[in-house]
Amino acid sequence: MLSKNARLWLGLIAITSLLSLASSCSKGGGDDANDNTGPTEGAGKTYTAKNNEGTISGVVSYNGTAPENKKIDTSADSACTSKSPDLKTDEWVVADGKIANAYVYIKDGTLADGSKIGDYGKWPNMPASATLDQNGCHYHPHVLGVVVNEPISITNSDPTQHNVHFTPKNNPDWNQGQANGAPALVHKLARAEVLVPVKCNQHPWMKAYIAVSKHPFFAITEKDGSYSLKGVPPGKYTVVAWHEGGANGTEQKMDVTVAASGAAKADFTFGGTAMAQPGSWPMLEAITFPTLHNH
Ligand SMILES: [Cu+2]
Repeated sequence: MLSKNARLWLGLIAITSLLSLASSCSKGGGDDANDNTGPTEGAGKTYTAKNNEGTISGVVSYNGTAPENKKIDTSADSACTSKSPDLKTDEWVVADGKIANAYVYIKDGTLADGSKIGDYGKWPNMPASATLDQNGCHYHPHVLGVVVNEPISITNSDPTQHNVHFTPKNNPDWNQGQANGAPALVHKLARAEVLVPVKCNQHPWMKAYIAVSKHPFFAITEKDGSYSLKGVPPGKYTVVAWHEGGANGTEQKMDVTVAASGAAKADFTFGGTAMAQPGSWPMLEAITFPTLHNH
């Protein structure tokens, strides 16, 4: 029989465990842009390819006339002016109504076997490394997608000093000077985050965005607005297209079903009504094309 003291201790242990369970559960909630955030560092299940994966592809368009990019005054640093005499902002890269530099990704979803995409931490074909170059006092690329803990090599191709400054919400702030000719800096982001603004403390016009994902199902739209997500397990997903336009960026969501070996389509439109009333933009139905229709 347990003594009175032992029962008291057991009771205290039970209460403490319940409390810690409750606090860890409360972290999982919310429906913000960072739902795939979580303990990362390679945590989660490993997905093994089953040779029935499909694709999600589409085009991101602009409805109406996109805002014009403005000329940047680089006179504060003559090295910038001589290398980039005609530098412009690149918030909107729109040609023939198609948007480049939109970040399209699977935000969440359920695989055909009932598991959640966020349960997995390792996927086939995880990208191994990425580069953010400073060239002409301008970031290349302007929008970059990486997976958690992917080494990002930051290079300085300019004859001047830069000061790269990551300003994340879910990851630690990172602020590092880089003289001309200095070797590449390497930085990793351990938590998923859409998207981390990057700025240069030397040149206030320099801006880039880095999206950090737990999985490799993301893409940056090309000049023709196109993107493609490959190797997607059959399932039902919420696909989001994010664009930096607006105070904190703007996103469009769509529900997409990927059939076994299927090719699903998800097109998105920004601008016009979408910009004026981002909350009321209707959720468009994705059109899916099962493999049967492709042959
Ligand atoms: Cu700079």
